[in-house]
Amino acid sequence: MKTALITGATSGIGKSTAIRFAVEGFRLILCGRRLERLQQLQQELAVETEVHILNFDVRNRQEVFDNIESLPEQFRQIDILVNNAGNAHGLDPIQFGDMDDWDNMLDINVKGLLYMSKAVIPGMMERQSGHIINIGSTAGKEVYPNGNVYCASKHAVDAINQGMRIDLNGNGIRVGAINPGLTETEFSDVRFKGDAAKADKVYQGFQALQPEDIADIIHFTVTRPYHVNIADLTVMCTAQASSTIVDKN
Ligand code: NDP
Ligand code: 8X3
Repeated sequence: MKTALITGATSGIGKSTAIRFAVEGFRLILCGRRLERLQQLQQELAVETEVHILNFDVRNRQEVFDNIESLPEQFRQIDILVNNAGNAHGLDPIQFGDMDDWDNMLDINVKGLLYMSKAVIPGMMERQSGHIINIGSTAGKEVYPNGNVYCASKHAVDAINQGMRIDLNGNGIRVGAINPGLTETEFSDVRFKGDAAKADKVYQGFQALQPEDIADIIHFTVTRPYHVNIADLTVMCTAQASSTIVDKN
């Protein structure tokens, strides 16, 4: 039985991946800041598989390492790390950008991903085996108006994904990025700070990707034969051609 650690498992893509992995028989370590949601999901998935929850903020370096250190014996061998935790905060022209938003995006999407990887990679190195999935974005492939720092954070994920693959080459560790386009999750609620009307509008007038679609692709990626590594995969809904071109009715 493989063990998968998923960051940002309390909602959206991470939660859907947890559900899919549970059904497919992976042992799970689920992470996030909202403890009640983690406990609820653990309870729901317990009928399918063994679930351990870790409640911490990926921005906190010490918490990241203490939580990985705290894993019980049967969860210590992490075969799959899904670096998914992240969000956009704000959508403002750079000259009006909020610096707390900038800090959040860089600290969570970039540094959090690095801390998690730094904590998990040593075990993979010891075993000369593992699979790291970095959740990037179409925003990591192109920059769109007012996306500035969020796009920068996802371009950084793209670079880190490439760097990890290069540096870990020869150690039996697969590294790849999945880069979703518009996906209907709590992403826009967070970006627009709880303004539901603004958030809903993002996904109106076309069929956006659903988190289950991305979970399906993540599951496909981790179940390829060992010699196959999906290095970088961008996925958009059919209505989307680029970050700014979406066929809305
Ligand atoms: P959601 O807002 O639904 O989920 C984000 C998850 O990240 C939550 O589980 C949240 O958990 C967790 N998270 C956020 N901040 C922290 C933190 N500081 N410490 C620990 N966990 C944190 O959004 P999505 O599912 O859409 O986003 C998942 C990933 O997919 C992100 O990296 C996002 O950038 C990326 N993505 C999303 C797209 C979209 O259109 N939705 C498209 C392309 C990429 P909690 O708040 O409980 O800590
Ligand atoms: C999320 C997709 O287009 O809102 O990364 O940046 S987008």
